Amino acid sequence: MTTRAGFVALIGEPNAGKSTLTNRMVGAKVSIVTHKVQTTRARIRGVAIEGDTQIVFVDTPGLFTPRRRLDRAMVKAAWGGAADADITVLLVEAHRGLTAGVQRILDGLADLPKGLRVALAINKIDRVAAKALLALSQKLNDAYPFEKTFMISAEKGHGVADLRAWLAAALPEGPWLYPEDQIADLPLRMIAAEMTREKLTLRLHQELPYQLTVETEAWEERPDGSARIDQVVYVSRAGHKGIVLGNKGETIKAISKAAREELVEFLGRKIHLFLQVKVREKWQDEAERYSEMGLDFRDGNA
Ligand SMILES: Nc1nc2c(ncn2[C@@H]2O[C@H](COP(=O)(O)OP(=O)(O)O)[C@@H](O)[C@H]2O)c(=O)[nH]1
Ligand SMILES: [Mg+2]
Repeated sequence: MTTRAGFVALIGEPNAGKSTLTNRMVGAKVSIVTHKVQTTRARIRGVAIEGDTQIVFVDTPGLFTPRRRLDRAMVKAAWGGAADADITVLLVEAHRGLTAGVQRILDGLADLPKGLRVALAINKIDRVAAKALLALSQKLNDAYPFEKTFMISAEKGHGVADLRAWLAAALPEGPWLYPEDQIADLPLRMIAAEMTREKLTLRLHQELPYQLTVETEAWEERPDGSARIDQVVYVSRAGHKGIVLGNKGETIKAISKAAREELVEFLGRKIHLFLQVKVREKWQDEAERYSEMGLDFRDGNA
């Protein structure tokens, strides 16, 4: 039997639906999704199987004009994902079209190694009328020579099977890259931290989600089959700590409950989750915080 395997990087503006598509392709939630921009911070690999092919999807942070060190490290990680992949898929939101941000990404694609294979996926087609799609597809293909164009809804699933089948056939022959039953290559402690960060992002307003990070400090297996997970939420200001905790601690309690429920579902066993909020003004300047997130601190150098 000949097998195929390779990496497919998903790139696009923040909120284009990269993580939603990754999860749909994998058939499980390996990457967190929210309605807010810049939810994904590092490259997350999710593994899908299509016939004899193992497709490793590389979900990346959004591509945007970075301002902070953390932003620069995220954008660098996203471009690195594309440069290392066999095929790159650019996701563009159907209702937003060829924005200035998308144009900047198209310009950036030209700087990648020659011979890179790039396909276009116009996502969120559930949000526009079908007749608008052809014109948009034409416009984008005039702007960049995509190898192939797909119209999809990552959320509803339209067109996703076609995209997956095409990717599988386009990947090179070779042995599978991960064991058959592996769906993600993030360490569990990091997945657990991401789940908590998702709940924080959903619950907290405005800038706050961008000003915090979550780390799993301890993971203790218990004889009864359950696990105790201790996590720290780092915030950059004392005022933020109060907001995260909430009145009588009710905000952090609700976040902890939601994160724990998701962990139980993901891990299939009883979980005891303990969250602690710490003020760390300079966490965005600490190399260790970046490695915990799966980012390279030096990538943030201006
Ligand atoms: N209507 C619609 N919404 C989508 C679709 N795909 C993703 N979304 C939503 O777009 C938002 C951003 O999705 P996400 O996957 O986090 O985008 P990312 O930043 O590119 O990873 C979330 O609220 C998703 O539910 C889609 O096909 N249709
Ligand atoms: Mg994402």
